[in-house]
Amino acid sequence: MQTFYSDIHRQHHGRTELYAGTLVPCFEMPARADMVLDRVRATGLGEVCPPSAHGLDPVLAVHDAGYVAFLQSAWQRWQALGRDYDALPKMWQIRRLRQALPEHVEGQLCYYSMDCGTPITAGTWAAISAGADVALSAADALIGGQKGAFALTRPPGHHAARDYCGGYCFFNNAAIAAQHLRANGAKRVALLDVDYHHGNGTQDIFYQRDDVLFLSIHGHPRTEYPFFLGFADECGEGAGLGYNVNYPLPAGSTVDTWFDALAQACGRIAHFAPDALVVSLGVDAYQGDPISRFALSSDDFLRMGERLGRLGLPAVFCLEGGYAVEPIGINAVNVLSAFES
Ligand code: Q9C
Ligand code: ZN
Repeated sequence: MQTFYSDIHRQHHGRTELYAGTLVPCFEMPARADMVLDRVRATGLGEVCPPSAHGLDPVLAVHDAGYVAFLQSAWQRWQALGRDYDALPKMWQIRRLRQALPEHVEGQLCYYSMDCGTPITAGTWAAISAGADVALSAADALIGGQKGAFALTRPPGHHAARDYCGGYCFFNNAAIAAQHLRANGAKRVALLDVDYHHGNGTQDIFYQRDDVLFLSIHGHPRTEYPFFLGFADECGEGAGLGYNVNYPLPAGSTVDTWFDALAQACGRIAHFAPDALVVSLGVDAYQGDPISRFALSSDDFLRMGERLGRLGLPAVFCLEGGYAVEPIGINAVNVLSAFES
């Protein structure tokens, strides 16, 4: 299958994040994409293509205009205050505080963020705009009749909701791709999230809709990030009731437990009979991931791809998490090559 990729991802490079109380280098780093690209080339997965520019309309089809405008101007406004280190929020509208948008960039950063682990830097806007184009170009490949396409994106996207960033994510690339497929002939789209962390942003975007079925297999939020969403009783709302499916698994779950959940998810997808599948392809369910607690081996990612291939659906894969940098390419490309064969 074709891989869509842009070097511009490199311009988003946060310096540090808070981990166990200390500042450490960001887990979400440019080398992640380099490793995946190297593996795509080494395995001969297929052509590596630059994205084509789509403008902001397809981004605004899933994200709030105020949020997008904030992301576009945040770094300049931050820098105008004489600050040149990563822009990070440090407070939130917890219970009984007002929900109004502040005027100051510092307050707006807090208003539009879910956590303090998602730095805005000089190149963030360029990188996330290119990332959206990568996801949209992969969706275009499906619209053009391809059976599979890989959006090699970073930063990731699935924690980004309609109007907030978080979990290293700004634009929800997978949601943007799914919406683009809907706008171009697909009547129903299934969006399966296999990242270790619940795809709270994607759930938020499609929660009231019955045309995009969202399913997520993840570490149970009672102990795992993002803590405040991803429970099994979140089933959708209004027209979307029954079209949101969470499979929270206890941290430390076995590989068998994980594949049982995948089998259930595939059953739901088959029953929904979508025209296309979008996969939020985080590979942090890997046994060696530094911030996650599932146990998949590199071979298990082959098994994952094979199971997804058996759905017989055209699929766009968007890269999400995965922080064991050395094997990230093997794990991600294992899914893709097994899907195709
Ligand atoms: N400072 C994705 O995998 N963890 N995001 C914060 C470490 C946030 C993961 C704790 C994990 C977000 C796309
Ligand atoms: Zn993750």
